[in-house]
Amino acid sequence: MRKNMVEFKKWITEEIRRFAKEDPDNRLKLLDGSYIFEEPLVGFVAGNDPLFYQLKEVIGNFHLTPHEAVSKIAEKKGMSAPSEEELGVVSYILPTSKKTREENANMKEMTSERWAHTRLFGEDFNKKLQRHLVAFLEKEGYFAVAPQQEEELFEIKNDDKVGFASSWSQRHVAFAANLGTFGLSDGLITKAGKAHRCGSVVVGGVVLDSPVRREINETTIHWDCLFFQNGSCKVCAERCPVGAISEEEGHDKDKCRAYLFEQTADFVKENYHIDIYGCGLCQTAVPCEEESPVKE
Ligand code: B12
Ligand code: SF4
Ligand code: SF4
Repeated sequence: MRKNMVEFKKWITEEIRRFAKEDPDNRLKLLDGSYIFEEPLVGFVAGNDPLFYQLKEVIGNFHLTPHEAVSKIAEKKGMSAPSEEELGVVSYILPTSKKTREENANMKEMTSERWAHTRLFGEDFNKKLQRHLVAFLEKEGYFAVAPQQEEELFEIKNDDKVGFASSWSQRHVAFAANLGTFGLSDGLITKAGKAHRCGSVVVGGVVLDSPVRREINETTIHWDCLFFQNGSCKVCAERCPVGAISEEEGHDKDKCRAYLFEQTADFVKENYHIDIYGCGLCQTAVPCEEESPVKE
């Protein structure tokens, strides 16, 4: 029997938290075996929330709405797509463990070992969790799609207007689910801070309401960032080893990306013996690292 909205939210929140607690891949297996991520935050948003259409203007027409995502996969499977009214999105935040945050907070030029392992194996776990949720929901008769895990749906492009962007931005989805707001560095600041990775799944066959969000404007999309609140802080800009964050320009994706791909990858390979890039210095040793520094 289909669950009502309250039951659904409780059920899926418990499953996400259970999986993060019990799955062996949420562990730094090549290091000390400790957790990669702490207890997830979970949020929900209606699949027909007008914000998803607004994101087509903010990001670009290539950014999918939840209905576009399920429609394409339904077509591929020869099934009929769920209606837009019976569509919801589950978004979650995987907070990086305290030990990893502390280690990266001590770094000044390059990423720490645990952070690099989190980028590689933590993202593998994030993907696994999205695939698990799709299977878990399908088993109960729901139509479920994890847009980032579908090659027909997910692309990353260097867009003329917004620079590097994808067809399914996990941070914007989490923003829609009221899980956080954007900082000066572009990072999403949540109740568990900015040092996290995030993911989401679109679900057909359930009516989910949207959270009560503040009216969207330049201040509210950056609500949890001290710089946008009162012009203070800017610690993330001081932390960035290549000056990719500034008061005037915000986050320079090209500089950040060039540093990540051209400098950190070699360092990580030589020193930590895994094949990945990473940095996250702007997400650690900052006031928004593990909580929102803006109090109501
Ligand atoms: C492409 C990409 C990159 C690019 C570009 C990043 C970017 N800013 O978009 C590069 C290579 C630079 C990059 C770097 C990093 N990345 Co990256 N990346 C992605 C990826 C694959 C897609 C991002 C995307 O689609 N962006 C869309 C664009 C449009 O977003 P944006 O420009 O930031 O959006 C701004 C505007 O839209 C603005 N805005 C303006 N008007 C309006 C109006 C409204 C209504 C709203 C809502 C917003 C809004 O808000 C935003 C902030 O300013 C995501 C995974 C995913 N599928 O989401 C991971 C992701 C964003 N990366 C992540 C991480 C952790 C990193 C790194 C720390 C690398 C590392 N792991 O060591 C760095 C950090 C960079 C930074 N300062 O944020 C995490 C971020 C988690 C977090 N805490 O915020 C993600 C979500 C991966 C994940 N699954 O968790 N990344
Ligand atoms: S470090 Fe300060 S300025 Fe940077 S995102 Fe966090 S609160 Fe905003
Ligand atoms: S991830 Fe590193 S290079 Fe990119 S903005 Fe943050 S501190 Fe700068």
